[in-house]
Amino acid sequence: SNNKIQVELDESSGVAMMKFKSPPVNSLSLEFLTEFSISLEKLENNKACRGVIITSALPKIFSSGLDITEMCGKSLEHYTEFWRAVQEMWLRLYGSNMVTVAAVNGSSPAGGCLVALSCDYRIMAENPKFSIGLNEAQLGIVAPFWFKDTFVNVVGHRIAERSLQLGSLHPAPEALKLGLVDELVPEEKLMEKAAAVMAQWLALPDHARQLTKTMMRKAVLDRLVAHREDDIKNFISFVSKESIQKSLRMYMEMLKKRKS
Ligand code: CO8
Repeated sequence: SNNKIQVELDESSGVAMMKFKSPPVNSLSLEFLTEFSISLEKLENNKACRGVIITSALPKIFSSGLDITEMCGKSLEHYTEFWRAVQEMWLRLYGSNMVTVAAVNGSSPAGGCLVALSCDYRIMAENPKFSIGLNEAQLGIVAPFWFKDTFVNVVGHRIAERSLQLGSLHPAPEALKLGLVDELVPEEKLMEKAAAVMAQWLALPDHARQLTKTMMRKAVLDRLVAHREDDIKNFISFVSKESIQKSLRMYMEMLKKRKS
């Protein structure tokens, strides 16, 4: 089905609004990731589109990250297809020529955080109940090197090192202090602010901005492109381990039990 992500392009401003709408938590399933990549590709190839604002149509959650059920008890073929889709999404988003602004209107753990980190600018709703971070270590798994690279490029090595080892989920005010997000605004002002930031970035000539973006991001993008098949093999061998499967199952059970 083609309806997990709403995309609306405003031809007059050249800005597309992309809203994640995959209840209950916008988890990044194979289907979601495929739709996400196709949507990005379509906008990228549309000359009328210069920027995209990414947000969630669900209350309180931006994205819960990779769909854990895609990594539990599936075949090696499935893991391969899933991981290729995760890579594809990131290569398209991190490498996009468009201006990308994340309007983070809810919690954004792990893969959700990666989506926000891959944009050019992050605005978060100033609600301390919303948190963001690469919490993989808390699940007993390890963030892939390109998640780490993306994180380091935003917050620097020391903050990334501590946050990754602890698997920290940072409440919005702390995320701002660490530079993990660029600014906080009251939730009702989030879209207005995102549009204003977008207009500021779009005021520059595209070619100069795009070449500058490429200069800043190319090394990290090239590293995954060069090691893509190894990265898939690594994911498969990691996720196939019984100890990792057990950690993921326990984490899913914890999520269910936590519900009252
Ligand atoms: N994948 C699959 N299902 C999920 C996920 C997820 N990531 N997150 C939540 N769900 C499910 C819950 O199990 C629950 O299911 P059910 O209704 O059947 O019980 C349903 O979605 C609703 O979840 P909650 O009741 O928890 O909803 P809340 O509004 O209370 O909380 C949160 C929302 C904050 C998003 C919370 O669900 C949460 O913290 N989720 C886990 C987020 C997380 O830790 N994600 C990490 C995923 S791993 C990843 O993205 C990178 C992995 C890199 C790979 C490394 C190599 C192995």
